[in-house]
Amino acid sequence: MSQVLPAEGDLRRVIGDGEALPDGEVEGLTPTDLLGLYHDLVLLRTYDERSVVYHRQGRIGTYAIFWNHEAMQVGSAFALEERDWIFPSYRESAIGLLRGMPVSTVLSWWRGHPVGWWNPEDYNVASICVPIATHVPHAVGLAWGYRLKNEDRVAIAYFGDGATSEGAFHEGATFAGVMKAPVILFCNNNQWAISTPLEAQTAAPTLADKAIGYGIPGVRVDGGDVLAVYEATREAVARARSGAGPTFIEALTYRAAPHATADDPSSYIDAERVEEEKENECVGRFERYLLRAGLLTEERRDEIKQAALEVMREGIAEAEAEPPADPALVFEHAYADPPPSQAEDLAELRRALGG
Ligand SMILES: Cc1ncc(C[n+]2csc(CCOP(=O)(O)OP(=O)(O)O)c2C)c(N)n1
Ligand SMILES: [Mg+2]
Repeated sequence: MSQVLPAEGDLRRVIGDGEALPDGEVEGLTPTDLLGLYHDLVLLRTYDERSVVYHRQGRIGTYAIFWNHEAMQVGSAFALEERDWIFPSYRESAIGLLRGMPVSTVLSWWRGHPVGWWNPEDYNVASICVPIATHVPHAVGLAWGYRLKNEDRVAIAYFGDGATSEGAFHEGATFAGVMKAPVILFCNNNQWAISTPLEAQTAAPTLADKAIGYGIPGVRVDGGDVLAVYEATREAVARARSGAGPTFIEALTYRAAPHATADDPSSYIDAERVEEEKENECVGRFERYLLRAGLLTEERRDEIKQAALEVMREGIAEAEAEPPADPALVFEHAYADPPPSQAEDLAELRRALGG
């Protein structure tokens, strides 16, 4: 018989503020694990900050900034094994780096170059999903399939607050609950869907409350707290592996950067709230936690940051060294029997590109 657990109203938290709010800790994490988490946070932060610069320099196309979303991505991915599958949205475009994907691959994706499309089986990371929520049923189906094959693998799908209003989310969550798919539905609730605020998105008191309707446990966690995110995801993974089925995780944050490089949020966002969020951003929060615990020195911190910058420099050089793609690729696989006009279109495109 299924048991419907109520959503937990309070946000889980582990990291304190160095003052009135005490630091907690997560059982089972070694100092090496904690430094590994910090390394991953810095890698993603550096990727994101450099990408905004590369965009401004015209070296990559429109880019979905994930500044201050790193703790959600790193904390949750750390709770998975390599055999588990990740289904990212555009907001988690660089999550493959945590699985050893080269920086140049992700940069190439944002450059619109075909080498930016990897084989998902190489990393157990699905293609970056731009249509909102359509990857949720994919993740559920894959996880369910592994369950049918008695393979011990789980899947995680990342999506935003806005995605919970989509039909594909509803279909995926319904299926996950009924089939007890070993899947984690990870919602980055940054409280904005481009310019649509959370209160216009749903009348539900919390997004985790939605989970009840699918017979899925819903948990809420502070999305800026990498340790709380890790702990919540670890529990969800254990539940999935045990055969108890899916978990919905609502990780709460506030979008501190524009939706993407093409967006100007000044006309709709709460600037004061953004400033508060920037003060308390997730990488700095964990860095201070480690410094307080004596697990990180300022010297080591600077080394980790320098190394990440170097990885990015090499990555962009590698992406830019790639020869331009053949324009014919735009037309290939579009038709079984291409119309005669396609050859003219291609010739025109080649002329326009000066080739
Ligand atoms: C099916 C679909 N409808 C609309 C869009 C246009 N769109 C791109 S991002 C976005 C907002 C999504 O917000 P949310 O789910 O909260 O994710 P966030 O961008 O905040 O991470 C929309 C509506 C889309 N990409 N796909
Ligand atoms: Mg959002």
